[in-house]
Amino acid sequence: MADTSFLDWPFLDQHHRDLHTRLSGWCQTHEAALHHETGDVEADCRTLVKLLGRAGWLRLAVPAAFGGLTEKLDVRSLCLTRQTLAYHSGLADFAFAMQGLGTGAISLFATDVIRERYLRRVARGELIAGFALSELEAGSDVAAMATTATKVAGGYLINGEKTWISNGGIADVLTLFARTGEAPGAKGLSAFVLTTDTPGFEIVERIDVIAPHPLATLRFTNCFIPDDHLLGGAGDGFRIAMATLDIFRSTVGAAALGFARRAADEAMHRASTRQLFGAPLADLQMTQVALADMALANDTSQLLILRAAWAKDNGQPRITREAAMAKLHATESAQATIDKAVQIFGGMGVRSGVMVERLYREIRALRIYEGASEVQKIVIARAALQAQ
Ligand code: COS
Repeated sequence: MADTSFLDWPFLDQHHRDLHTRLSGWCQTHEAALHHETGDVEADCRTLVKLLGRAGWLRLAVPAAFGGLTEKLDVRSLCLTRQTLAYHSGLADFAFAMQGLGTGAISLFATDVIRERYLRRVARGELIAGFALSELEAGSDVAAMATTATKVAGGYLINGEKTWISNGGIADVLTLFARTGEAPGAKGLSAFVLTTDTPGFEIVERIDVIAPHPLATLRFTNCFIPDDHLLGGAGDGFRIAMATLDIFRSTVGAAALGFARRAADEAMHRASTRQLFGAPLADLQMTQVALADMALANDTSQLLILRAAWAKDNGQPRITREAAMAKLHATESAQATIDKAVQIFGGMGVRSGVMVERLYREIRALRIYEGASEVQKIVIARAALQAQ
């Protein structure tokens, strides 16, 4: 029986509890659809976006004025949604998360005209979104970005390559970051909205990874973006990227926790039913140590995630450090929890397709994307030094 006692914690309001109950029920009813795999991960992801859109869950990824369910992006709702979807399906979580991350900067910084043009259709699952920040030589070091945006009459011309772009091969609309050169480094970047039907846009490569998700390398050759598709002002790109990540990093932690809670539940069931040396595996104190470690790790992650999300939703002054702690702890401890679950399953734990084997592959990338664990430590350490 899944532990949902965190729903009574004071970080949450009644509408969050209701969301969790409704979404959990929906996931159970749609278990077969959530796990339907055709071998074509891009097609599967498109199908999941449509399914989530039709059911109304993608409305949590945009603000109410543009088809959403909450007045502004509600980080606790985003976290609970990702945690619940991840518990059932890594790809469904990914499909949901990318609609939010891919349009987060539009929700936060675009004009109403641009919001109106894209957000409603993203919330209905009619448009697929992506977040084009990373480059081969600019992953953790965002300020090293080389893709350029050159000012021309009426807009900008984009030239360069982005890689590791989630939904890269299927996105209709991208939040794209490029160097406009107002100043060196972080101060010379800008954020744009680019539609992938723009001439000069090219999918260079589909990237296969250990847990299949649609990732791609993209090339931009003289792609024209009109002036009204610049987000914020020229030179605001780094700040916009960080503000978007301040929201979505906690949700990565929540997805990791969804995987970890599923692993703990699977391990609990296995330990209670598997007979070893004439008794259930759970009778062995070594097993109990692992189960205790999992329960402790999951609750500490849950606390850090809800604290970070609550802080952001309630306009607390310090949120970046909180989001970094939530992502760092939840992803690192989820990896350890899932590894323990695999161990409890023994040989069955590494058999292809078994839930804990899938989770073992799913979790690894979360310690890397949207700021690797080492980046989160830099963020936390800088906040500690500043507070002196
Ligand atoms: N919100 C608003 N502004 C922020 C900010 C935030 N969360 N974080 C930093 N800034 C501002 C800083 O205040 C600074 O402005 P001032 O010079 O006016 O003070 C400016 O942005 C540059 O910040 P900083 O000097 O910290 O930049 P660094 O180049 O040292 O980079 C890290 C800092 C490493 C934290 C950043 O590059 C990062 O988060 N990297 C990981 C990126 C990532 O997540 N990649 C994955 C992409 S999505 S899969």
